[in-house]
Amino acid sequence: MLELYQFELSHFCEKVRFILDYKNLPYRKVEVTPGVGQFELFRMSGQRQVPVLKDGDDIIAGSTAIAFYLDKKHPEKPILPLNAQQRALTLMLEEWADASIALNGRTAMIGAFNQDGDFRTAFFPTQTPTAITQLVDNLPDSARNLGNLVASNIPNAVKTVIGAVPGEILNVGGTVIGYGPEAVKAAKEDLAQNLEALSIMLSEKPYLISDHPTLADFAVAGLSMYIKFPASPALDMPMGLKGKGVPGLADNPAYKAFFDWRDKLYLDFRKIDESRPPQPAPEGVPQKISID
Ligand SMILES: N[C@@H](CCC(=O)N[C@@H](CS)C(=O)NCC(=O)O)C(=O)O
Repeated sequence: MLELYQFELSHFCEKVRFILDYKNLPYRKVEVTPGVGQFELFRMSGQRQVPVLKDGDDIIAGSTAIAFYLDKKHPEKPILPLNAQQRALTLMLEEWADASIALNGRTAMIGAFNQDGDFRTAFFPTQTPTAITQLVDNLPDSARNLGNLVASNIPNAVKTVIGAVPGEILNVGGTVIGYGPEAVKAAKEDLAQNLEALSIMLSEKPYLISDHPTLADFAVAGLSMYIKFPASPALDMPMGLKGKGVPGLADNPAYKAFFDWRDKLYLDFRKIDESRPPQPAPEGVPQKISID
């Protein structure tokens, strides 16, 4: 069976999970432990980032390489159009999502984590005692940032997100570099422009390029994960985080067409891992979060 070495809360892994599910390819998830687990990944694939796909003796690293590999090996339900113009646009949009949406989404999400108490609390599993969430909330900024929290044994979801952040942006003290207010503001402005463009495109058609989903759709849907965490049960994350995201973007009605489109993509194509026990709903939080 295919094996996906992944972080559950990695947006690049989500892009690959979308493609595997769309093509109806069964796979086993191997959750990599940020840090130590990446040594093993390096030994296996020659680099330390997820996603990595293991298909028998074939080891494929990187979401784009995995997408091309899967489309070649399993050409039914193609994600790269044969039409030259559509193919060119697909490749262009995929690269734009991998670069612009992924980077700005991560910056804006980390900014929201550092600056927004409600968003920060949402990272905790539902069973986390209030005393612990309050403790983290009351820490000074310097101690509360993602880099420092990873050293603690508190929120698992924070650790997975830290795992999704490249090691080199954490300095020796564990401070997250490049996520100051100016960088966060610029990232949010770029994302607002991206979301406006996507909302316009998707208000008139079901998919970005053609009348079938392509790699561009799955890249944009997966890599926009940190702007607003999907409410879908396909993702294993704290209930409180589902449907939450960067204030001003995730809750902005101007981008409703985009988030509605992404919800439908989840509903139509992402599969729910039946082997996982469902998480209990936290008190006061509805099981299903309405996007409206
Ligand atoms: N270009 C790569 C990017 C992969 C990437 O950035 N992976 C992140 C998780 S989202 C990672 O492994 N971060 C940990 C690290 O860099 O140490 C792809 O398309 O897969």
